[in-house]
Amino acid sequence: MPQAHIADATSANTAANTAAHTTDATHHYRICPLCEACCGLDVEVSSGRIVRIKGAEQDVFSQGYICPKGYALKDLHEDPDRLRQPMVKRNGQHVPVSWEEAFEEIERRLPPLLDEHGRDSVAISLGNPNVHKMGLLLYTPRLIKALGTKNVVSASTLDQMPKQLSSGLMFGHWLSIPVPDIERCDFLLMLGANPMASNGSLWTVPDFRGKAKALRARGGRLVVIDPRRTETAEVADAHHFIRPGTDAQLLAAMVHTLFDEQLVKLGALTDWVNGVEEVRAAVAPFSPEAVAKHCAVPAADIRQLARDLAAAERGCVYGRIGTCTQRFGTLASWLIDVLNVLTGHLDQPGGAMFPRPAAFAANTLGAAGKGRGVVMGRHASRVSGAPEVYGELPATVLAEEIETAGPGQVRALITVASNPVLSAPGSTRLDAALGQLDFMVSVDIYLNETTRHADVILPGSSPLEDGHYDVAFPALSHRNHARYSPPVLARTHGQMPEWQILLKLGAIARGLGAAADPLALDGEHLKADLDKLAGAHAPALLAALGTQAGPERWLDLALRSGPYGDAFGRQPGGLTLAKVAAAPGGVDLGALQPRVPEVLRTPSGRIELAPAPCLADLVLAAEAINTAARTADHTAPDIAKPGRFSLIGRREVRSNNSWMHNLPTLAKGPFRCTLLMHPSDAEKLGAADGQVVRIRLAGHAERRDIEVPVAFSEAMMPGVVSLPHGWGHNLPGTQMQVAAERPGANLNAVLDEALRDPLSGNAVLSGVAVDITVLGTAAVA
Ligand SMILES: Nc1nc2c(c(=O)[nH]1)N[C@H]1C(S)=C(S)[C@@H](COP(=O)(O)OP(=O)(O)OC[C@H]3O[C@@H](n4cnc5c(=O)[nH]c(N)nc54)[C@H](O)[C@@H]3O)O[C@H]1N2
Ligand SMILES: Nc1nc2c(c(=O)[nH]1)N[C@H]1C(S)=C(S)[C@@H](COP(=O)(O)OP(=O)(O)OC[C@H]3O[C@@H](n4cnc5c(=O)[nH]c(N)nc54)[C@H](O)[C@@H]3O)O[C@H]1N2
Ligand code: SF4
Ligand SMILES: [Mo]
Repeated sequence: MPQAHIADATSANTAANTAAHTTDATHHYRICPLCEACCGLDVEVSSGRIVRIKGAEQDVFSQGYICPKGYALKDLHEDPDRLRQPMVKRNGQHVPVSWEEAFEEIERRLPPLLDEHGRDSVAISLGNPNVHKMGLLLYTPRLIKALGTKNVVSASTLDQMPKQLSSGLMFGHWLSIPVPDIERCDFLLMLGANPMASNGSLWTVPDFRGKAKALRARGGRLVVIDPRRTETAEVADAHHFIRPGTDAQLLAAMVHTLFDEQLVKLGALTDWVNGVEEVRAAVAPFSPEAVAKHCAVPAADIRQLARDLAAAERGCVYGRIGTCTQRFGTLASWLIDVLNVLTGHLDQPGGAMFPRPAAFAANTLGAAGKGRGVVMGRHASRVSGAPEVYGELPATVLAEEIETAGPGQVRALITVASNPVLSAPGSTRLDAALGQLDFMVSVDIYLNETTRHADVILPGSSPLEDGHYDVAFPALSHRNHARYSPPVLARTHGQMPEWQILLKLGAIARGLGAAADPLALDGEHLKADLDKLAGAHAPALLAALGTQAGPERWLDLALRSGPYGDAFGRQPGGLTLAKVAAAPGGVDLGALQPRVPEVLRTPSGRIELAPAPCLADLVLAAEAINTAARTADHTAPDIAKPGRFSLIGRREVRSNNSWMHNLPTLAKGPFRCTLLMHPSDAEKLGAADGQVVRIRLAGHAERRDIEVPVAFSEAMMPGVVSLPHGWGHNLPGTQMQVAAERPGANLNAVLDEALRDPLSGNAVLSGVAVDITVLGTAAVA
């Protein structure tokens, strides 16, 4: 790619040494890889050093917006703890080695395990940053294929798998997820999401605050349903508390109300929906009056929410992680879109719409309007029989698959940008299990809580050293766009691009050896794919794509053969990578347009409103209304018991899951790993503001407790407490100096890995019952 854009990083050291202030500043456009808002940034570089980062005004999509995390890219790039050289564990200590040595070590140890114990003896764990780097996202499927293992886990089953499953069942593809068309919406109902802190998720919407403000300024309404009166609730017109984990019942009652009060209106979708009558029958038990106590939302409020949604000219329901990480996560995700369909808001301007990405979107490929749909359960996990969903097993089966002897036992692990020791529930157990592995490789940028177990760590590059195109997020964007940013700085320390690391690992797993040439492998893969795609035309396409291996060549192929592409000359003026890269701030592809039926990939060619797995689980959700109070189910806490609470999570602007606590810009300021509790609860408990308490999983004695300071908050629903995840940076053998100064405690050490949504395999991370006791310790600052 445009090498001329790459600032010379060798002069970086010189500049650092002389600290000279030169006037050779250059401005570089970079898409921020730190969260799903995908803002365009303007990175000012002088003498190879980053001088300043601001929002890129010319960005056609984010238009200059930036949040405090965006500035932290500088800290990330300069972080002395960020690994630049491979590490191998020798006598329990990580020591830097050359790339050759690192790959030789892997070749020495991985293939013999595969030969002796079979392909499933290696597991792979993929973490969140994979989706923010095209070199990772485009090449991990190659690595998975080369490994040939069924033991594939990722952050998806700690996050959005329920939404992917419900979307797959309804619309025919795992990635056909409708998003709020916020710029034209006038009634937005939001559950279990806090975009004011998270900047949006499964919804790429830079500057949510500004867009919410504009919505209200034009007379629209924003209503939030959340057990905490969040920062988003603060900027909304109305907020309703809900008892954690009961969204499915609440949403079912709203659907019930639509039928009960004759508010169903399919509108433009009339000819494209199957299963309306089945849904009517299935929600019969869920009258608002029947669920009100269970959800802790008055029946009158539930009815009014349904009426407001139905009455809105341009309305939309949106739910996010709070609605996914619960026992009935798939149901809640499904019912959100059932509401959108039954009120005529799905696929309509101002409603829940399907983006049309310029590249890589499965729902723009193949025959329009019909497909194979999705299947799950093609295999199951060995120990607890959890079904495969979208090619993955639940992240929470990893520990038991490592611990349990027998054929197929996991003996080796590859992690790619994944920190499950902090991010997966039951983390103390998982931490111990990782210590038992015969071999572990991590592709990561830190020596952290997870990678400290790795025998070999292969460092990923700084995002500023990679070119970037968002492979996934245009499919979730509130507006269509295509943007590419070239590398800002050159690689240093002989560092290898991550796509090449993944190809090398795959080559070793396939028995091709550590010396295999990733560039040649990439060429072979491309040729094979083109032969399949274009047959006799393949050689001409290959020639048109150029000779430089890597993600950019795949991107050019995807853009040119995509819905706005130049079709290799057959659509003159259409998109190519060169064209996208040359456009300052990217190419705007306009507001979202209705896509039904063309977007559908269901076998029927219609929206399946009543998928059988959802109807079956809905019966259990109805039973839960009556039994919850009596069972010892962790997700249905008996909050009448003194000291028992329902525990939920939260996100904060200056933090990002588990790995940005080492960046000084973000780490400074008030301590964030605090337990929010309503003052009336604290009073009953006898806890003072700032006092340390012990949180323990209800009914458990050992290895399930942490100690954290309480912070009083009137915003909490009584009986519910909130703690962020991703903390607990006090484990030995890590190298994250800033994070270790204020380590916090790991929420996932308390949470229970056995709690899952059985349909999607997603972990239950919210509404878990805990017992809290006050410790004698004095308050901490
Ligand atoms: N209790 C509770 N647990 C949760 C959640 C919750 O809400 N509550 N949220 C869940 C969610 S939504 C998610 S997505 C997961 C996230 O959990 P993970 O997927 O484990 O992701 P992170 O915690 O972000 O850790 C990212 C890892 O990638 C590494 N990394 C960062 N940048 C790069 C890079 O450029 N290249 C490479 N190779 N490595 C890199 C970091 O060092 C770190 O090891 O956590 C989940 N866990
Ligand atoms: N600053 C920052 N931004 C991030 C991240 C981060 O760690 N920090 N992580 C990124 C990632 S990986 C993701 S997946 C996204 C997530 O993006 P969001 O889904 O917006 O995440 P949260 O801010 O955790 O909001 C979840 C909300 O659900 C509420 N909640 C909890 N339980 C329930 C429940 O049972 N019902 C209802 N209705 N609400 C409930 C919580 O109180 C919380 O307000 O954020 C991304 N952006
Ligand atoms: S909102 Fe997200 S994408 Fe935008 S600057 Fe902040 S971290 Fe980066
Ligand atoms: Mo996530």
